[in-house]
Amino acid sequence: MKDYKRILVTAALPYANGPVHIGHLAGCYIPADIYVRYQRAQKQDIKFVGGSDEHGVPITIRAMKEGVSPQQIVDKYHAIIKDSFEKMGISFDIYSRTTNPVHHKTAADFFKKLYDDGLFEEKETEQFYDEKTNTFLADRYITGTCPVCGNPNAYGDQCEKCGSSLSPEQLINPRSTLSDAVPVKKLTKHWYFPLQNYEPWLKQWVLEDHKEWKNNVYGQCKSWLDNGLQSRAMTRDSNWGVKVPLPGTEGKVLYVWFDAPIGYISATKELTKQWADYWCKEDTKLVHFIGKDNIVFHCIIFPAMLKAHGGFVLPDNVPANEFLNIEGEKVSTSRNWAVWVHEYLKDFPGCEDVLRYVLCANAPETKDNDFTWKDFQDRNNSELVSIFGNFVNRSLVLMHKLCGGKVPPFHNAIIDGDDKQLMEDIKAAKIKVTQSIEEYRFREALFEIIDLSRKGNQYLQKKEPWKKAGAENGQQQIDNCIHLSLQLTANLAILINPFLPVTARKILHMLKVVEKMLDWENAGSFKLLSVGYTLRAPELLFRKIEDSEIAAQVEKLRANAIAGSNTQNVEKKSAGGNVVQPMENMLKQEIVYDDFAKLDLKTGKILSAEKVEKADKLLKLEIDLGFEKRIIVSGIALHFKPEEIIGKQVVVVANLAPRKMRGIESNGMILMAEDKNGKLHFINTEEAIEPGAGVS
Ligand code: B3M
Ligand code: ZN
Repeated sequence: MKDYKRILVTAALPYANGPVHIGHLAGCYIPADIYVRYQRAQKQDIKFVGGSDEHGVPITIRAMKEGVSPQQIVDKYHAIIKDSFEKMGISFDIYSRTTNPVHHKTAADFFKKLYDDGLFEEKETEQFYDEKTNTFLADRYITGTCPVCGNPNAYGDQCEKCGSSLSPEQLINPRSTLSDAVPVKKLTKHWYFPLQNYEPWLKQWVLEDHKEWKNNVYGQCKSWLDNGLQSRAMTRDSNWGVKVPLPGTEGKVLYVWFDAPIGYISATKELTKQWADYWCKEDTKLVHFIGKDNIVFHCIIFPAMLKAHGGFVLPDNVPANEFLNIEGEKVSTSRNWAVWVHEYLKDFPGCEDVLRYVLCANAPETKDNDFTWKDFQDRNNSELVSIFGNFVNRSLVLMHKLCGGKVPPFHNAIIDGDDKQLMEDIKAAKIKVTQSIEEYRFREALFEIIDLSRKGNQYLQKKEPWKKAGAENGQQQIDNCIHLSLQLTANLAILINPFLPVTARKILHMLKVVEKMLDWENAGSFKLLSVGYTLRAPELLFRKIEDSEIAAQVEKLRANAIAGSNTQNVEKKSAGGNVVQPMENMLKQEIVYDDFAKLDLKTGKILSAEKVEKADKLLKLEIDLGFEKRIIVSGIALHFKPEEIIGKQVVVVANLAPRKMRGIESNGMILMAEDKNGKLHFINTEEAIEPGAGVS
């Protein structure tokens, strides 16, 4: 391991197009904050920078939906996000924003340097253009029918219904969301960053020099690098963003993923005059905390940009987390299937640490994980209240009862095996917690601390100081037990501090000690509280969470999800006058019998199935329709293995116009049922029906 003199921690810049939800917290802000608070306790020279990502299509789309300017959008959400972070104790040294002038200058200068060094390729390509509004259309601004599932409101980059990633060319009946016009192609010039030139270097730097990166991160990088890198446009046609710093480029801005990571540099500049120490000196340890969808940008594209520019340090680690699902379903901001942090703060005042605890205990560190309100309640009631809180409370209550409210002396002459074991356990816990945090395994560290408090409870239970009053050496035995329990309490405050800062400070208050005690070097000591010192009366660290509170949250989640669907429809309609997209729990628009009669539905049997190359979601099926056999390409590959569906009976839309997908002509569509979790099922009938039977 290298020797570092200073650490710079960044946490992904959330788009200021909506509030933050608990998935954001679990994905990167809580882990980053734990790491930073721990390093501060280790007295490292460390800076923690963050800010709002205020450019790009996510912002302009939101502005369009809300019918206000992009500036109004970012002003509104930046304030909400910043406030949520502050209240959750995410202790940024600076929380900036990419609309700040320092950032515009920093990003433009960065671009200019690469341009002057001749590192961009200039290319003219055809892009979709809306002739009614005279604007080039980003993929997200084009909607049309999904070629995979038939969703009439798929976006030019993705269908949110079936999850397929798309390009605008693949959409059937593409329309501009700005005016409903049919987009046309028009030539436009952009600057491309030839990532392939950095491929050999990246392969060495990531795949050889950073084998210690987390498996999920390393794996994603490897697959990108194995597939080969390509030039990427680093500019866009838009009026919202950092202007391209070249003459004659009116209406062009930097690509948001070019400017956003430079936001880390700009924020550091705003924070300190010594910013260059953190960015340019080799003995800096740079760590990016992010969610998994940002891995390629932080591990491949941004490092290549930094390398091309020269003079900057590269990340030492990028400990990205996977996703947190809610009650078994993927978070969806458009469906409003999310637990919003600003709402949690209102609903559970004073329970910030509880959320930090649950999100760390359940963090999606190695795979996607699930947040459920029931688990939230269980972890609070049976871990924080019954184990950790209970131990601290008992120690203080017993001290007031049995030792006159003062820290009792420790009598070395009667030290026994249990005392020694507890002292060993404390020291061992410190070592394990330290190592786990250093290696970004925060759940493991947290469990170790809870386990230590569990051992404290067992120790008290075994020693039963409340029964010792009349016994031989009774008071001495009581003294030793309470003395050690109080020292353990102080140790727990130090260890838990990075995770639950409010709780640590509540303990400090009861113990009447100063913040300085929380320095990490003090963990493992048994001299944290002096003999004879009077302590305050105990207060409960955590309260029980009632069933009714949990039921209310589950109800709210479901009710809001439905409301969210409705508003989404309204928004879409008012923004572009588009067809309203029906949501899961509503019926589609009424049709007349003739509409239905146009469909030719037939029974069919799957004769063979195989994966379509380079398309995760598609299966190529051969279907027997009785009167003929035909090929249908279907977006069901994520749900079924080819071999498990052979021989299945399906209903086929037999008169659907043929359509090419990945170069294969698909002749029709098979019908499946989709449950509320998005899982597909065959619609089975009891009896086998001959292929080719009409369905009506
Ligand atoms: N705003 C994407 C996101 O919020 C993007 C991160 C930028 S980090 C430099 O997930
Ligand atoms: Zn689709």
